[in-house]
Amino acid sequence: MTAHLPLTDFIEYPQDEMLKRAQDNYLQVKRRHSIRSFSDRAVPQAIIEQCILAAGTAPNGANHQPWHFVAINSPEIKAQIRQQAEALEQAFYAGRAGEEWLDALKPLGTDANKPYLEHAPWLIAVFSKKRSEEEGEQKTNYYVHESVGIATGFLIQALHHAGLGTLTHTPKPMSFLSKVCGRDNDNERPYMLIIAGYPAEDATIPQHAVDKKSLAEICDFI
Ligand code: IYR
Repeated sequence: MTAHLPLTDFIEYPQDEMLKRAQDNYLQVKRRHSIRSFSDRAVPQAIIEQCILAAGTAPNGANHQPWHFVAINSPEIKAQIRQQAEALEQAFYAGRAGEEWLDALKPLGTDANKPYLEHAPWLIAVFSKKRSEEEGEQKTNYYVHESVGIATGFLIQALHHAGLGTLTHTPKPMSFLSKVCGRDNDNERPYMLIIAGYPAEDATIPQHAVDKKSLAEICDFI
């Protein structure tokens, strides 16, 4: 067992303050919406770095931290990603998705064109890792999907909290990202692509995006 440290950074709040904090947090996360129209205004790398550090604090299996992030600002690499993602999306929207899925996407108004992959200042490719290396030794990672999912959630929340617009993008198959990002190996798989930047002035969100299920619909207290 490694040494255990006292929990010195836990902060206890009075319960009325806890409630206020919980409400404030709900109001703040409720203002996060996926956007598909980004401005090309630059965003300093230092902001993205802090958000990725936040993602790296996510709870995960045996603290193996089974993730790797590639933050892409290079116009050439963004253009390659756009070109390859759009080719895949064309096949998806031309029928590979199937009728039911395409019907479900109608309210979003999405199509195969993904200009934001070039316009947004940052694309963050999230990779999951089957194994980690520590002191030259290969260790199996556990709960990889769950861990990387939580870290991606932390990342999205950190970007939103910093004041950036975001979009999750999962072109299928995503294997092209491995090559473009220089992570083409047997250990890592692309998990998700997060787009981050300022919303374009004319950015919109679909009407249904604000229709969230009620507490009674999503939770039982027993
Ligand atoms: N990846 C495609 C399709 C898509 C799928 C779902 I589920 C969405 O919630 C949104 C889009 C695209 O990006 O257009």
